[in-house]
Amino acid sequence: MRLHHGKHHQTYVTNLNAAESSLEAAKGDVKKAIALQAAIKFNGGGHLNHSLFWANLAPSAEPLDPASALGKRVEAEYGSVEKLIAKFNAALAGIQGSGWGWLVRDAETGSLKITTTANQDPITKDVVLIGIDAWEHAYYLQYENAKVKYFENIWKVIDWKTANQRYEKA
Ligand code: MN3
Repeated sequence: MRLHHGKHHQTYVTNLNAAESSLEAAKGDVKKAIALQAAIKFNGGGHLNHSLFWANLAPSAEPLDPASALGKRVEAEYGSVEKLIAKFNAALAGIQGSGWGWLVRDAETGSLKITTTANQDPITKDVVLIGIDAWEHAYYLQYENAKVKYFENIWKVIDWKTANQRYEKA
């Protein structure tokens, strides 16, 4: 996690800052500005996604309180937190290549939704409650090819208190 935070996340921040400087320098040059969009999306997404991920994690993570607003919603929509996690992990396992798994509150309907994004594409409209990094760099040092084990174990440090706070704020 230290390597992930200090090296991987840092690289997205460094490259986003460089792209933003270039964009500022390209002021008025539409062609140059367009050429920078991919770097801004990738590195900006990487920064946003990891920032959500770190705040999701805690060494003494709190389980979902069934009496909380999110606890009630999870029970109504999924039956139990275990069933939600099973669906979330199936979605994570289905990602081909690099990407992220998300539990979001749908901006239009208010319902919970499990979704995935490829690469560092961020969630821009719905409210993220939980994000899980499914890139190889997130698990390979510890789990090697056993990514399903990583998906199972990550829930031991997913802090539902943060998720509930995000849900209430939304
Ligand atoms: Mn990562």
